[in-house]
Amino acid sequence: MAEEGVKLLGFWASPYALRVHWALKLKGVEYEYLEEDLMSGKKSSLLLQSNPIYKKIPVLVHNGNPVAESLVILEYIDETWKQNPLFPEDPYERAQLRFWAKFADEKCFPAVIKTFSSEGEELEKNVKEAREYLKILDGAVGDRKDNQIDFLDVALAVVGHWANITGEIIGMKLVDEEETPSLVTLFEDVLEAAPFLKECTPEKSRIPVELAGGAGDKVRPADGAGDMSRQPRVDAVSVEDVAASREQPEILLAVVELVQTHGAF
Ligand SMILES: N[C@@H](CCC(=O)N[C@@H](CS)C(=O)NCC(=O)O)C(=O)O
Repeated sequence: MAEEGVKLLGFWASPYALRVHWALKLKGVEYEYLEEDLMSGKKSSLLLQSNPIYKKIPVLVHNGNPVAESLVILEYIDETWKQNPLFPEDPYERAQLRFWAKFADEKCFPAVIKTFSSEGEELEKNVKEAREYLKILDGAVGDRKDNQIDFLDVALAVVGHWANITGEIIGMKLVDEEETPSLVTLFEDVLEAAPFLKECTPEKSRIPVELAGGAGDKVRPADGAGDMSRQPRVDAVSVEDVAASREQPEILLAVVELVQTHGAF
């Protein structure tokens, strides 16, 4: 039974929405998930009313009160449901976690996304920049010794994961064991430590393939909306196939178009 009045508006492939799914699951809070069909460009009236400023998912609606922006939502969740705290007690340590999450969203994610829409020398420059930011971020992940999954793990795991996926699509690594050893495994480490999070986590192979399929065909109806386990739209195409998308420009272009339209995956 979902706790009364806890709703999450999301999009299955969104790294920002995944943060919120994970935080709610880690707290053991039951919630109703409402899928927005971002591929169709039609946003629900609940989304437009709940986040009129940015009109973006994720939005958490708690007892009718909307909270937007994934990092703000994580803090709201931690303050509302006290069990399994996501933040340490110490204010200075808390400030450090917030600092790195902000750095990830303001510097690292945009740098990763920028690599999609470039070619040749520009691409190499953008990859170098993304790797530099990610290396700095990796230091922040690696320095921590606490085993409990916290705010920073939830905030940063998706950054490493999407950097991994992006690297496979563009054919150049953004994270690797040598330069970013913590970030490259953080996502899998969290899932290993809390396997129940898998139930709300999309298969890695679904992400580039389905987004490419959806972006190339915007009129496709929202089949299975609200059901995060629906079948991939493109069968038998793996991440490796998508990585070869430099030879299949239509897939790469579709992903680029999607990233440019939505400013994210
Ligand atoms: N800073 C926001 C970013 C959210 C975001 O970019 N959401 C994307 C999906 S991943 C979105 O809703 N895009 C729809 C649009 O831009 O129209 C957060 O942390 O929640």
